[in-house]
Amino acid sequence: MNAKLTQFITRRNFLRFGVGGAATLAGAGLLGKAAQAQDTSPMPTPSHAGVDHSQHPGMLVGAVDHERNGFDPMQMLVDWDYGVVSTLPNGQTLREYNIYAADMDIEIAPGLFFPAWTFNNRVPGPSLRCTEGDRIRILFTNVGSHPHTLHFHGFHTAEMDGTPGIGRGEIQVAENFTYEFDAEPFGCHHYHCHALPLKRHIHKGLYAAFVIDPKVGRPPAREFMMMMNAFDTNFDGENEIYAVNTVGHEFMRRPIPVKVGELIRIYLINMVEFDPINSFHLHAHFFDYYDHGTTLEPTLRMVDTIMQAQAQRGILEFRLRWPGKYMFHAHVTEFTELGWMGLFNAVEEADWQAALAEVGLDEEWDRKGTQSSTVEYQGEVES
Ligand SMILES: [Cu+2]
Repeated sequence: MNAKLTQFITRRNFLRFGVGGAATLAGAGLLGKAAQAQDTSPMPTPSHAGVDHSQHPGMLVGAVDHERNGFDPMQMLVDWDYGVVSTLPNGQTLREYNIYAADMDIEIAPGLFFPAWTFNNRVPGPSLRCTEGDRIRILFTNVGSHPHTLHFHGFHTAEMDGTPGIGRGEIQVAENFTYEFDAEPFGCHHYHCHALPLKRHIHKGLYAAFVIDPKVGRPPAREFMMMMNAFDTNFDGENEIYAVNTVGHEFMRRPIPVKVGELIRIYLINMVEFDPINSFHLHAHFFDYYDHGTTLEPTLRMVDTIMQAQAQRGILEFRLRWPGKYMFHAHVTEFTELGWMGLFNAVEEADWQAALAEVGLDEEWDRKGTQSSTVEYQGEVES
């Protein structure tokens, strides 16, 4: 057996016994009666209904306590930070944001905690959204334990680049700095800490989406922000948990409700460190892809799989034709088994409320997902 294979198997065992065992222990304390009934079973069944685990024997078992984390991957799909909006004397829209770096333990798989570095106590950090040409002003405060920066992908001066040794460079603990620039080009971007060693600072959780809407808007759609990320829980330079929006297999446990036939738009970003390539595959359908989101016309048409290297991102658009559950996942089998796999639950209008309720969502989630753009579309709407 070669070294890589041995390591691979070790990582499997870590999940099976490490995470499974922890979930059983944590579950006993947190879930009370239901969990105690499970104590006698070597492979406890989560209290969530709706997922038949016999079909997915490799799945992480149990559920993450989103309330304790303070964030929910399902809400992260639709929650955008538009900043505090005002108008400058020259008529330009000003958006002001507050971002702080802070250390925080987060639960990334049932019973598995990771000592994260966060922006605003969440991983990924707040998803900033604005319109092309807006003035962006971000007060960044470092209340963490290490020097950090904010490095945006977009046009800006060297002083605003958040790179060590350039301009203000690293922002030391208990210090702050205001980054300011105009939002361009429109597209699906991100920001992250650029302190050194870079891959450690990023992988600890210091990254987030930065979406700039084109002035002419995009056609109305149900929009989701999906951050592909991963965690090296034992600091050996390899990831043990892979996910979209931090929590492994969350969207297997809670399939994402969508409506049959509606336009779905995904802002997909890859911030996985240590593995050079990630990918996204959609089952039973094809999508259009806008590389970096910097064009109004797709850069790829009719594909069902795309790959993204580290920090690459893009926009996916598709419609699901028939009711049912459709998987989406990395087409790297190792990643899927370690958490990067989810489901869309496509339903007809009549079943919409039930589909929302099944995964703990309400009309507010529906509204946020369908009214997230900062501008109204100026073109023709396809029926
Ligand atoms: Cu940092």
